[in-house]
Amino acid sequence: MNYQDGPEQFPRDFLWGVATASFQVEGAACEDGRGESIWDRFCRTPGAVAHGHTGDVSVDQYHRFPEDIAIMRSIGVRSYRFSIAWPRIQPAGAGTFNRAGIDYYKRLCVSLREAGVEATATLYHWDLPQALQETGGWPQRDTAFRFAEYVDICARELGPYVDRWITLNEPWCSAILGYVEGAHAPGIRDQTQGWAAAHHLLLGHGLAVGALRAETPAKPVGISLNLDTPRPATRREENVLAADRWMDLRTRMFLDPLLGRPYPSRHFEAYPSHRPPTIAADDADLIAQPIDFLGLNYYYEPVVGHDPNHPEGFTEVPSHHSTTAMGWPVVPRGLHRHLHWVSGHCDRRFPLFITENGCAVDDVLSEEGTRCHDPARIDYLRTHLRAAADALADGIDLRGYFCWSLIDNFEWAYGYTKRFGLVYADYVNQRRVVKDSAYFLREVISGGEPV
Ligand code: GCO
Repeated sequence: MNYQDGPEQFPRDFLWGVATASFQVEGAACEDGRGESIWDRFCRTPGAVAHGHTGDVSVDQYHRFPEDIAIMRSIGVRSYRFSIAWPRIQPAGAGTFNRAGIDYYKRLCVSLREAGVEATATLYHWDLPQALQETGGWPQRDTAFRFAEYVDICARELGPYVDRWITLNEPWCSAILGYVEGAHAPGIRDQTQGWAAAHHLLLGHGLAVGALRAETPAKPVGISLNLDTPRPATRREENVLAADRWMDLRTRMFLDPLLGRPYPSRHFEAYPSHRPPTIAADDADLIAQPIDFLGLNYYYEPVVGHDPNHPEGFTEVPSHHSTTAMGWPVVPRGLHRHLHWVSGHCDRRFPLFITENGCAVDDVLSEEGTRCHDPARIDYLRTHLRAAADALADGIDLRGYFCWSLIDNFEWAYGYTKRFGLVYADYVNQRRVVKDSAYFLREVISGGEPV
């Protein structure tokens, strides 16, 4: 592995990127034939999203991507992780595709390539066409096959313009927050539906891998997961067991099937009144098709302790760490442990990317409105990049890092109240202000700033 000049912390070919998602940044919700998504519908559910915020306009990247790409180029990132909105490609979730939707992503990818930035395309970042939810959504097995058809269209029409595919972003959020906890679209609270959704999302991933291999065999394919590798509250056996059980749903449920391993039955047994997902004969092999990389979205390491009142005997406990504007603890060494655990659990089967890492800060602009000093974000990035560099030095096969996020955006149920961006978004006039953390990252990428 050849290292860049200066501090030998990251290889010269380490892939530096920034990440966003369609519903969070595009806006143009009713433009060029885009259909309604479950998040458009959820935003109009009273009380679902802070202040009734919606994705109707957001930071209008649909029209302003040239400016955002110019900022990426100035930072020196080599890849942009965006997501393709299924409702732009198939407004009703099935059937013929919308040429204007395809053409938007072509424009985006061509502009990226002209700027020397690779296109890393996530095919599903939560914005399911509402029409499919009306026929049952992800709890319906058929949705997995609709997803494969949509992916096949993207592969055929956008394959030459995309450099790397990510099938799903965080299926745990889609299934559990969307269908069990109801905190995300479509806002359903039903354990059985959530388990079925989890299985069908993974089945959709497997079917999508097949479609991508058929249409774009030379393009790497992966998936982005938000896995937890928690620390036990104490070394007491009951806390160690609680932390292990926490990983059943938060980690094993979504990672193990990709490795050809079974679902964590212990988790299902804790809820006897609900039905585990129905699994067809060849589902496991479909889901476990080889991938080229695993994307990890890491924000923090939870601390988990025993709770006799929980069906699985666990609860997240507060830690002594400082917290971000999301209330999430800042645990950079947790990333080092996370990378080691995942690499070992996967028997080093495929390289890893950090496809999301970053923090929310209550950012404010300077008096003249031209700067945004965000030292807390710089410290967060520095310490987490140091953890990544240490993992690399330990021999972990980490190939790249995508900062979440390029720009402040729609933070799901929090609406626009949380700022994760390297770029400050003025939601009133759509002005972009590059934050100090972007300049910090630029120096790290160039090798001028050791972490
Ligand atoms: C996630 C999603 C992003 C979030 C980000 C901050 O990981 O939840 O991929 O869409 O906005 O992580 O919460």
